[in-house]
Amino acid sequence: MGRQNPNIVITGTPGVGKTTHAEQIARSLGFTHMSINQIVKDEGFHEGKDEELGSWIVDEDKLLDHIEATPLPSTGGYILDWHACDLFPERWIDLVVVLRCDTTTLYDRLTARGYKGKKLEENMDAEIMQVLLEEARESYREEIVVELRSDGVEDVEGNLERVEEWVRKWREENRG
Ligand code: DAT
Repeated sequence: MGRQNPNIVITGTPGVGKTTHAEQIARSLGFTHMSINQIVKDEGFHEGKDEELGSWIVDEDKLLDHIEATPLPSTGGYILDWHACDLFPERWIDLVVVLRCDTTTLYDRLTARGYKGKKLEENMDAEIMQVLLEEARESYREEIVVELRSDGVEDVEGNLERVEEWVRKWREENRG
């Protein structure tokens, strides 16, 4: 055991800014951005798409085997970006960032992405009901789950600084 770097999950409703945050955090820390959606799609770890929600019906066993075969569990330094988080075993994860967004802003982002009808509605409801935050709190220790705002660009900068500071502390506490 003894990871050199922490693994960080970035989660939240589609459109809150997971990709934006994951890319910037990975770049500034030299971590690996692991987009779960991309892996599921590229490797075919799914049984098609849930058309209503527009999300993949994921083959979780294959996905977890794939992640387990990467250096993620042993050396760390990964940013996992996905609209769900309860799947990853607790022992792999050091920090869970749940991004939140103002509903009007989210509505604009999702409609700009072409979401409409039931798909738009379900995702708006998920943000309002804070589904991902609850999921994170149920799946991981309270002290590793943080909720951060992602309404504007200044939030991204502030969040980046916060995560960098947290990683510095983690290294101090966890490196021999
Ligand atoms: P996600 O990966 O959660 O689906 P994204 O990173 O692709 O979200 O962002 C969706 C859109 O919203 C994209 O055009 C970038 C923009 N966006 C996200 N977070 C933002 C923020 N905090 N400030 C300004 N724009 C943001």
